[in-house]
Amino acid sequence: MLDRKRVVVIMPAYNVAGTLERTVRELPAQVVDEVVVVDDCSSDGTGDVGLALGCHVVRHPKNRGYGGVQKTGYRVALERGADVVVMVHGDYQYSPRLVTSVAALLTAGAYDAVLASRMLAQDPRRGGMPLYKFVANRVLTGFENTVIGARLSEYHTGYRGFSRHLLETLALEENSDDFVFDNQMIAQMVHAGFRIGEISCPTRYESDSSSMSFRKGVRYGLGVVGTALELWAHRNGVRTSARYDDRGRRLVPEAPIPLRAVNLGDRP
Ligand SMILES: Nc1nc2c(ncn2[C@@H]2O[C@H](COP(=O)(O)OP(=O)(O)O)[C@@H](O)[C@H]2O)c(=O)[nH]1
Ligand SMILES: [Mg+2]
Repeated sequence: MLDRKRVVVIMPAYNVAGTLERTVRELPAQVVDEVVVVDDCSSDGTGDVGLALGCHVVRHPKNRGYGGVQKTGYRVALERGADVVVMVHGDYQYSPRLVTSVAALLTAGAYDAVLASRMLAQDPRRGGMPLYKFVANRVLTGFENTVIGARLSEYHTGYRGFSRHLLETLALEENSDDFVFDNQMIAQMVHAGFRIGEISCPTRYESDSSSMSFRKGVRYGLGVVGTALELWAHRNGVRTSARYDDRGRRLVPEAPIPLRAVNLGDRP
């Protein structure tokens, strides 16, 4: 709990049995009420590690991809009564200790979304970010800021937190099950007028930090450009997209939300 708000961490987890324990143990226990591990049909026992650590583990019967994992994670977090949700990757790429900082900007009501940026106030290459990723990040970020009209230091961090209201409002089911989900979600947030804040966050790039090959990176980059152009087309009436309007499918929590009443019962 933070500011009497229930903080749920969702953890995308695909074959991260080797890093999951360290990631979960470094979460600030006094702030995080629950950890939802979404096991994307791992073959290395990731889900069992999560269970042994006391996490709420949901497992996909088939591998769906990083966007599909987020749809499941946010839906389950809403079902379990989250007031704010922070995504922490299970591969220990982002410091779990910063959940407190991300969540604090949300629980204080300052922002609806908080991105932990690797580009603010530091050089991510020191943490091992490969040069081509750094350059691609800068170029794509410049392009997106121009086309989308936001002022973010980067669009590509996987460390993010959101208010419940934002997760209930955006048409997240319209988004990709792949990596470009992250980008589509930012475009939706900007279009809907949600307030986006940033904190800075150190980077860690080691052999187990990313499955993003050069090839996949190119596909992702094209998806990012496509996302910005799609929003431009929607705004200018060239071609509307359900991603950005009332037709879009929202996340539908499957269960009632009993925890919410219990945990917020002491509110005035
Ligand atoms: N690569 C990959 N990662 C997945 C998948 N499903 C969930 N994930 C998780 O998504 C996160 C990001 O993936 P990663 O390969 O590290 O990409 P990065 O964003 O370049 O670091 C990790 O925590 C993975 O465990 C999947 O199908 N493929
Ligand atoms: Mg990673």
